[in-house]
Amino acid sequence: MMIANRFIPPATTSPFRDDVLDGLTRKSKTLPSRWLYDERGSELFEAITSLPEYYPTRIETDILRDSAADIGGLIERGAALVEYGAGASTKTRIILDALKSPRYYVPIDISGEFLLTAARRIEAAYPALHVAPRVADFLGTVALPQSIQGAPRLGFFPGSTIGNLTDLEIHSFLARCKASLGTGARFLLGYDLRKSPDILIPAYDDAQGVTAAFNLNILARINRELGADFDLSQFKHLAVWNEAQSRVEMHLESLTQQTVTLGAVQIRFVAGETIHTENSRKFCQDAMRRMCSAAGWSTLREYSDADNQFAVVMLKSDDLPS
Ligand code: AVI
Repeated sequence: MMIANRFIPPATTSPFRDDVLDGLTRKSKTLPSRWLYDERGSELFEAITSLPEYYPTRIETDILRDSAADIGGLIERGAALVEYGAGASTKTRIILDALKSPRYYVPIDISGEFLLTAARRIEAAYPALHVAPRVADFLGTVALPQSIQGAPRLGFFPGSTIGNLTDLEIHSFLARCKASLGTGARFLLGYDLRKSPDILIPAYDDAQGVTAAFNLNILARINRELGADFDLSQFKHLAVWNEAQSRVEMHLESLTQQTVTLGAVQIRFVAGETIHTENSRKFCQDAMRRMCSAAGWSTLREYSDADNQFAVVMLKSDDLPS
């Protein structure tokens, strides 16, 4: 017997497709920045981190090196390091080397292949360490291995990725980390500080055009994965400093009036219209302290470079008295 009005989802539905259609049919067009990171996007981002203009990676790495002894002194022996996002392992190694006989390393990343390669490298370099990668979106709920609850726990979120999140996302991420890391946990967080647009704009619009390629790659991904017909030569990468929101915005500007087809949907652009693809927020230390505190973390230490370009904070979970 046929069941009338039964809902049959279209075969082509996917979170990527849903986000793209939602973002590109709005009055102000947007695309969520997480979709910038397909394989090519991740390679391009890796290349960005060693550009002369892109200061955050270099400065944060220096801060971690300079503060390693102090960081190590704040964490008890036999700790579990839980890293949110598995990046290039340089910063991870600085922290593992600073800790006294670390026992566990739990890297969490949405990209399984990337995560497992990074995890294997760490495993080979630290034979005494139990490496337990978790393939997951760290903005969602992540089940940590039960075994680490018996060890001192240190969350690690470097790279100023926190600056790509909204206030609400930051709050729920930090609150969730506190709940899952548990009583007595510590958390090491790297974030970018406010500074002159003369430094910020070149960092997000470099002379070699790597950031432009990174931004435009999202259109190539939409073409490849969703069968759209974006002409990449008709869009231009823009990096804009938004003073009121204290953020660098990445946009893709349509160079002409044009229509792009995505399946049955036609997306119209007027010349000069943009697709907003990423926010990279720059914080002042007071504001970050308040956000962390609102999510149940108090600030134990603040580390920075001599020019106050970037900050790393060591947080302590505010545990309720039992
Ligand atoms: C991943 N994230 C912290 C980078 C940033 O600086 O916001 C992404 C990026 N976008 C352009 N350049 C780098």
